[in-house]
Amino acid sequence: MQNIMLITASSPLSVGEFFYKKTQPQASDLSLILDALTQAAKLVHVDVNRAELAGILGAIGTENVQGEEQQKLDVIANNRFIEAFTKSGLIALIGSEENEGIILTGNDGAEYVVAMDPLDGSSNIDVNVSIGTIFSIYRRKTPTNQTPTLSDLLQAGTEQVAGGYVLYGTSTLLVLTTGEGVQAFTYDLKADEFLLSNPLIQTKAEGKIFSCNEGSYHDFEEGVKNYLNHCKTQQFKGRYIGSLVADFHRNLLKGGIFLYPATPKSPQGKLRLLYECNPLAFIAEQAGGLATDGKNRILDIQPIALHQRTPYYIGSPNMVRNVMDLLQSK
Ligand code: P6P
Repeated sequence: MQNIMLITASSPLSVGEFFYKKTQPQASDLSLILDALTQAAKLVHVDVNRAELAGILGAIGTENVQGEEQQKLDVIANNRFIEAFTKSGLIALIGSEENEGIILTGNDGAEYVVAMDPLDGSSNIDVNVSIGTIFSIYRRKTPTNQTPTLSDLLQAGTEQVAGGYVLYGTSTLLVLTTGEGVQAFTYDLKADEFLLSNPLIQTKAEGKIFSCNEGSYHDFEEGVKNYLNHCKTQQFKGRYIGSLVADFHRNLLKGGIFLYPATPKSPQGKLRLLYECNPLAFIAEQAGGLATDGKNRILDIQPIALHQRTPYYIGSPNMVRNVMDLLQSK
């Protein structure tokens, strides 16, 4: 009987395995926190995919602190991530888009805090368009023998220990960075695990996609208008899903720029610095891209409030530099 040697590719690593193998001192804590995150993400994956059947689509009739209509799934996802981070015992404090104030987990001795948008793109939930969870993990600044405070979250994006998102799309992906490149993990339903599917995502220096809600074109400053007109002269493709995570992810892989400028009605733009802009900016830079408010590097901005907003330009570096030049030369 001929000996047949089975050559099986070693099975892809799970999130916990991938990060536990790292030498960083906090690797084990971080891998356990990411494990908690993925447990919640698996539950939200099911919630999102069976929402219509479970009668959990639609609004609940209340507004969040942003004045936005809260969707049932916003609240469900928020509770799932709060519960998972709390049960991990490793997160002392959470800041969430869905909660006006900070959330104390009771783990006062824990060393980490999280800022999150539990379900971003909620306006798309009911029409079956991709949505996402966005998160930032920081080491706390206050001593672990004290109750954590808001100051533990008001850290510049450069202080992030990890930043990432879960994209509930044609597949459910976890994309994140801990400062050593950008990794992607795909949720494998059979294995019931997020498995490493891309060990190092790099974006393109230049792309041909621009993402912007041009419904506000007439309110944009001249530099933005000039850049959008440049994109059209170059016959770039306009692609705008209305879910930040989906628009960002497409541009990350294909090259492109996402713009959410300030307008007179929203002088700080719409997107939130702590739990939307910083995590994606961390990923963009680790993948070779850039993220700015039009003048400053997003990751350098010192936050002063949990829900503060910022104008946002993120993606391929040459494209971001181009819009910055046009904004400066008005
Ligand atoms: P607009 C979704 O509500 C969100 O926060 C982001 O996901 C998205 O990029 C943006 O708002 C869309 O805003 O004003 O274009 O509808």
